[in-house]
Amino acid sequence: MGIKIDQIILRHIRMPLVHFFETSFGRTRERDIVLVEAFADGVSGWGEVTAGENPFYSEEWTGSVWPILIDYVAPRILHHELSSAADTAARTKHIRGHHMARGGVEAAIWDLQARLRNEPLWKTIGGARREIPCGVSIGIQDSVEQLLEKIQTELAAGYQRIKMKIKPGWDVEVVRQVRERFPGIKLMVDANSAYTLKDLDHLKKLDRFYLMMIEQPLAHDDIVDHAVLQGSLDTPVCLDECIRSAHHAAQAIRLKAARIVNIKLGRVGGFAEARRLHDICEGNAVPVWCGGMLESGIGRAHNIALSTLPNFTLPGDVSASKRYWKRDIIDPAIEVSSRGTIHVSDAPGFGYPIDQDFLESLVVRREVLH
Ligand code: OSB
Ligand code: MG
Repeated sequence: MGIKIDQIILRHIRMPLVHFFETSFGRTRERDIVLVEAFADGVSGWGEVTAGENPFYSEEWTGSVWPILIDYVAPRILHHELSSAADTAARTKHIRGHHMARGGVEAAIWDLQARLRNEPLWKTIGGARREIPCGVSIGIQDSVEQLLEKIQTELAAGYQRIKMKIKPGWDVEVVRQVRERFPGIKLMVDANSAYTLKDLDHLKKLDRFYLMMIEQPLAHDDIVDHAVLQGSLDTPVCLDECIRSAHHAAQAIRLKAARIVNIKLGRVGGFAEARRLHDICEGNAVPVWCGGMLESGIGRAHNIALSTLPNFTLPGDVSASKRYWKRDIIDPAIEVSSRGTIHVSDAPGFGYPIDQDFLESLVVRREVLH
C-alpha cells in the first residue's frame, strides 16, 4: 500500500521539566520540542524530533531542525509516492547529517502507515515483545546525598537498572559511594564524551565497581580511541553519540570499540536505520538498548515500539512520563509497572491518545506545509 503525504504540520512546543537534567555538557530545565504531523488520505501520523535546545549533545538543536524541515526535508517528502514508510529515509538521505530532523518525519510516516493499516506501530516495524524492561537515567546532582536518594526512589518504583551521569570531578568517588550503598543493583554510567585517552588510568578505576557498562566515555565522533580503551577496560564500553548509522555500528564492532550499543531513533535518522543497526548488532551478538532524549509522550511511545524488537535485551532509558512531566501531551501518560516494565499498547499507531487541547496550549511556533 503506497503512501502520498499531502500535508505536514510542524509544531514547536515548550514544556518545563519536573526537575533539571544535568549531563557533562550542561543543564536542561525546559524542553523545546518539534513535533511532526504527517497527513495522507485524511489520516495523520505523529513523530518527534529529538534534538535538544542547544547543539551540545550533537550539532542539531531546536533552531536548526526548523529550517531544515521546511526547506529540505518536507519538500522531498510531500506529494511523492512512497511504496511504504520504509522508503522515507532514502528520499532525504543525500541531506548530510540532520538525522534527528529527518528521523522525526520518518517516525511520523511509520506511525501514519500503522494507522492506515489499523495496527499498532510495534507490529508495523516488526517488533514482538509485549512488555519492555525499563531503566532510568539520573543526571548529575548537587550532592551525593541527593543522588543516593534519587536512586532509592527509582529502585522503590521498580526500575530494573540505574544509569548515572558522570563527568570529571563527579565519577570514581561518587560511583564508589553508590556501589557501597547499593551493592547488588544493575548500575551503569554515561559520560557523554567527557574524557579522553589521557584519562585511561582514571577510567580503569571504575572496573572495580562491576558496572554493566560505561556509555560514550570518549569523543562524540571517535571510534578508534574507544577501541583502545575497551582493550584495557574490563567494563564493557557502550557507544551512543558516535553511532549514527548501521555502518558506524559495523565499524565499531569490527574494531572491538564497544560490546553494547545504545540505539536512539533520532540520532540514527529513524526506524529503518534503527532496524538495520539492530540487525547488525544482533548478528554479532552485541546487545542493544533504547536510549532516550527527554522525549514527550509521543517520542517516548515511539521508543517503546522500537524496544519491542528482539535484540533490545537490556533495560533502556525508556521511563514513565511523570519522571519528566507534570502533565504529558498524551493521556493516559506512560506508566511503569512495579516490576519495572512497560506494557506495550495494542492501540493503532504509537498507541496513546494525544491530549490535543493541552498540546495546542504548549505551541510556540507552527508551520503548515503543503
Ligand atoms: O546521553 O543518553 C544520553 C538525555 C539527553 C541527551 C543525552 C542523553 C540523555 C539521557 C536521558 O541520558 C535519557 C532519558 O530520556 O531518560
Ligand atoms: Mg548517552
